[in-house]
Amino acid sequence: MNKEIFTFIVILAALVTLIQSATIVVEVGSDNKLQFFPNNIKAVTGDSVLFKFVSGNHNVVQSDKADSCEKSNDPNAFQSEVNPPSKEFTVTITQTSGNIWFHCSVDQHCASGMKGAIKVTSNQTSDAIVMPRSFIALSFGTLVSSFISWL
Ligand SMILES: [Cu+2]
Repeated sequence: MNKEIFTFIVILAALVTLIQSATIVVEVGSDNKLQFFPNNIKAVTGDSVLFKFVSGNHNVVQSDKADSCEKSNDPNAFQSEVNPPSKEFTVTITQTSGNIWFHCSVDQHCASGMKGAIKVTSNQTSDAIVMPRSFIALSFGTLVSSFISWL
């Protein structure tokens, strides 16, 4: 096995791991309560926030401020269906900093506290990641090892 090829593959693996984005899961209506869980999350550009509808009739609507129960004025603001058939709604983080706020606009849920925030940073991720980067690195590492033994 050529040493240069090996080095190249290792560097490639590191780069792919670095740019791999994460999926952060937020449960909508967790524990049968009027809540998002977790409701305070961190994400980086390129991450996806996956809202999973686990109980009740709820939706996810983007707001402009932390305590707002009104839909954002941004024409591109997101808004899910109420209890979508797929039970899932994904928001992809495109901004590089700042906060994204969201709430449930069904009945008085928001006023009862059903709201949350996504803090967007450039180098940190949430604790609630479905597929952590280390797992992706491991999978890719296994793939590379198989490739090397095949050579
Ligand atoms: Cu709700």
